Amino acid sequence: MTTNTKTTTTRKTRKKTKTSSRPPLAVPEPVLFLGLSPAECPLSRARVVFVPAPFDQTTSYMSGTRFGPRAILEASRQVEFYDEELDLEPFRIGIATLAEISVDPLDYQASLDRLEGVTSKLADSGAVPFTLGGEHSLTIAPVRALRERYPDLSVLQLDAHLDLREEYQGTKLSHASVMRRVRELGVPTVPVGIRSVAREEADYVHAEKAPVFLAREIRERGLPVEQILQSLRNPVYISIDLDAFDPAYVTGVGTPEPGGLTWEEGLRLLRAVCERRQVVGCDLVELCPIQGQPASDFFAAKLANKLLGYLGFSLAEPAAGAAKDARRIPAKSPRVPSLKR
Ligand SMILES: [Mn+2]
Repeated sequence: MTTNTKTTTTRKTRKKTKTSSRPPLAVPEPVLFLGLSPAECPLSRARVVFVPAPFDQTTSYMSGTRFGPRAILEASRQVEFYDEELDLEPFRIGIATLAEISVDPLDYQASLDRLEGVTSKLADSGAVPFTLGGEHSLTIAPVRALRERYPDLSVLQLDAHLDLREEYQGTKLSHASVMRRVRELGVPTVPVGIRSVAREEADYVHAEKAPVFLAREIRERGLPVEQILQSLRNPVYISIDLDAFDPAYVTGVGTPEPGGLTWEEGLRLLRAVCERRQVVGCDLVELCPIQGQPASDFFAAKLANKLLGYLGFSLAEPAAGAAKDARRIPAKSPRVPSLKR
C-alpha cells in the first residue's frame, strides 16, 4: 500500500516538471477552407461543405489540376473573413471541408462514383456540396447525385468551352464531353462565357436549340443577367470552369482562352442566380496552379468565398412577399431534414 502511494506521487511530480518544458509535438493539420480549425467548422453544423476532388485524368493541354484543390485551400488562408460587399463573414453560415476524394488513375469511373456517393450523403444531410476541382469531367458525379433528388435541376455553366463533344481523345468521360453527359441525364445546361466551339458542338447546339451565352456577345452588349436567369430552371447547380474568366485574371487553368469574363461580371451573375434561384450544389474546377504565381490560386479561393457569401441568399428562407422568383424546393425524398440554423 505504502509503496503504491509513493509511486503515484512520484509520477505526478515528474509529469508536471518535465513535460511543460518540452516543445509540443507537431502533428500535421488538415488544410481547411479559410484556414479554420476543425472546431470552428464542424461537419455537424455545416450548411455548405467543400469537397476537394483532385481529378486530373483527361486534361488535354496542361495537366496539373490534381493540385487545384490543395492550392485553393492553401490560398484561402489569405482570404479575408469579412466580405465588404455583403457586410458579413460568409463562413458563419456554417461550413466544413472534407478530406480529398481519392482518385484512382486506373479506375476513373470508380473515382467518380466515390464523389457521387459523397455528394449524395451531403445532400441527404441538407448541406450544399461545393466541389473543388480538379478537372471539369468531375461535374457529372455531383450532378447525377443531385438530379436524383431534384428532377427539375438545371446547370449554370461558366466556361470558355461548351464541353459538348460526344467524346474526346477516346473517352466519353473527358472534360470536353462533360456537359454532353449532363444533358443526356435530362439536365439542361446554360453555358456562359463561351468562346471556343468545335463544329460538332455548334451542330449539336443548333439541333438541340440549346442556349449559349457567348463571351463576344457579352463584351458587345453587356451581361444579359435576366436572359440567363430565364434559361435556368429551379433549382440550380453552378459549375464554374475557371477558364470562363479571362486569362488576365486566371492564368493557371488547363486550357486558357483569351477574351473571357471579368471578375465583376462573374460575381454579378453568381449573386443574381443565388438571389433568385435555389442553388443546391456547386463546383469550382480546372485550376492548374503555376508555381510561384499565386494569383490564380487566390482568385479561385476568393471566388469560392464570394460564392459562399451569395449562397446565403439561396439558403435563406425567402421573406414573406419578397420579389423572388424562386420557391424553396424540397428534395424529392429527403431522408434527413434540413440542418437547423
Ligand atoms: Mn469546361
